[in-house]
Amino acid sequence: MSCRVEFFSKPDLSILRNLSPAIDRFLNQTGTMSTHFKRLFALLACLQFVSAIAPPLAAADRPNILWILSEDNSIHYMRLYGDPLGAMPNVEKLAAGGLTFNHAFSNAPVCSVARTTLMTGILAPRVGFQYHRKSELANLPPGAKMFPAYLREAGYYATNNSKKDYNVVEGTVWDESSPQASWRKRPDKSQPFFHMQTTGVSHESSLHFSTEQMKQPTVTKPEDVKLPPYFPDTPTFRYTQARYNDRMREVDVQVGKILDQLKEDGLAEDTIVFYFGDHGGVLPRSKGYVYESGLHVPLVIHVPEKWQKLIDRKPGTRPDGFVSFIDFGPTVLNLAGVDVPSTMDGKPFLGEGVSVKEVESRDTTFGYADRFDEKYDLVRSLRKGRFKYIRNYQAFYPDGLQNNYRYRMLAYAEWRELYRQGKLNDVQKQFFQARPVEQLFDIEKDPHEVRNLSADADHQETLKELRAELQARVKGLPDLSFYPEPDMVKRALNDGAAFGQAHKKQIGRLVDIADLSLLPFSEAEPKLKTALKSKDPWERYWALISCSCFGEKANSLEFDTLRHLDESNLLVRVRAAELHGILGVLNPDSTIADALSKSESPVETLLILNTVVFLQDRDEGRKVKLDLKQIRSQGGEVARRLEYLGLKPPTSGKGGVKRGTAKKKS
Ligand SMILES: [Ca+2]
Repeated sequence: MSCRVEFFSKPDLSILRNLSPAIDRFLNQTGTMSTHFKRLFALLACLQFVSAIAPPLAAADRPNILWILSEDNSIHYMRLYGDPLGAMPNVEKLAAGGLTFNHAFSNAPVCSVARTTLMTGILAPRVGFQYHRKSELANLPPGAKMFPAYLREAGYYATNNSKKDYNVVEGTVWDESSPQASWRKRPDKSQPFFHMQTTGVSHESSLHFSTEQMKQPTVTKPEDVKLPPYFPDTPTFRYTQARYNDRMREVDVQVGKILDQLKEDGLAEDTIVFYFGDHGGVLPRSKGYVYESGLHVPLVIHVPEKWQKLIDRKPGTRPDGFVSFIDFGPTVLNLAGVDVPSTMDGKPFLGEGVSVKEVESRDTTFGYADRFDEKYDLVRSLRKGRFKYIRNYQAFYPDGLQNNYRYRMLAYAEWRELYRQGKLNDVQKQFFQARPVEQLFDIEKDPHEVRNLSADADHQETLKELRAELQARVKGLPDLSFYPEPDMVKRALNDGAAFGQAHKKQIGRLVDIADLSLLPFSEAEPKLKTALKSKDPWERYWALISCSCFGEKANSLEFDTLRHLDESNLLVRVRAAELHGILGVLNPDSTIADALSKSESPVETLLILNTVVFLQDRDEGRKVKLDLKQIRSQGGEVARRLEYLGLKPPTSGKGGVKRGTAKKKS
């Protein structure tokens, strides 16, 4: 354990006086430095010395902090946030004496990306850990650590029980991370602790039941549930939602158990407790999507009386200011009196030096979605106050694009089947159709995000404002997702943040080319033609994606894009094939098959197969002709696509879904 000058400890200044001769000697030996710099240097040396001899701080000096996370749940199944069927007495009791945050958000709608964001306080696309799951681990910026490492350095005992799912090189973070990890195991009971406990009872896999299992009655009555308007009203959907309400009851039992342990140990009055969801979920169109159902999480924070002095909030109140996962780690550090490192993107929302007024003025959250297992779809979102802006960079992909793990849920499979049978209304159909390149929702009036206002004359000012802000964010990070994943993995992951800074201008140009799809086609067309001739392959790559976003409007560019079908860069070639598939003039299959036979990288192959599955499912009944032997790279997540395409047998037939299954928990 290293010691430092701590927030709550006042160093004995007599030590500094005793060190005076040593400082003088030091100053004499550093003749070339400016006097100012020498004094600063000497002071730092002194402080270092003081910190080395300062006694370790006891729990009485600092709060214990306990995080209880439930997997995959948004606010939408909790009475605390308005669902009458979502009674959670233990969480509600915690909230009655604590704070219920009305606007808490994950930045990503899936485990590994959300959890890595949470632990690092860093926006994933800035460093390169935005893909679920990683094809390779990214490095954090030099000097950056996951936040519990800083707590340990400050004398805390830090434990995790037990899910991690990180996409970065972890480093030394925990005293213990295992299903047995507990504050109870800290060697010195006077040591303050940070403990993180995840309950998986509400995980997506809890809804992977079979038709047979649907005969098991639920405590929540299926006839009582209120389905969102985008779901078809069927017994399967009602049963699934009722079953999920039951799972949330179980979450509450788990929360109660761990709170009882705290009480048994006499620690309840010393411990600040956070309860929150590790991202949204988990019925269809939630986990994996930047809608509120994927990002808007419950957050309850209970601060015992002893530590009320750290916050300026009344128990039982509901803060309205927006807080995101990047802010959670900095908040814990601040509550523990530990400095928030400058490598983090978030900022504290509780603790010393935090102004309630400032936190209440926060009204923005940034969301990102990239690859989920084998499914690629680049989406960014910005919620500001009541409005939510979504930028679909590959708008031609439907939300419902195949992801094997998602479709293990009967409700998902049934929803698509009803779509194919033409049995859905316009709102229910949206999930399986190409999306607008940008969407604007009024969350207050339209909490389920089904009425896109981006073309509404009354909302053009808001649209322009949010569009500009999102553009500035992706350029400002800069967002590494503008390089396709195989390229990012190859070049950027050693130090993604530094790589991004070094390539900021180029990324800015790629964003601008992607954003040509926001213009009227007549205005975009000459600019697209110029971009298609660029010497930079990634500019051509994004020009082709922008063309695809225009769909048949881009017919006039058919001739201009023919030559890209023979490019040496396989990904540019496949984007050209994808465009021609969308235009429906040329059959793209031979171009794609050739690229698959040449690709030497599984992650590149995975990206190519995304296009194959999209084109195949777009035209129902169409079969892209592929020969397994001709697919050169079959590692990583590629097997999932090969299973779905019928080129490899499923790894598991459980869950009532024969096609496209995968064993791995997502
Ligand atoms: Ca999760």
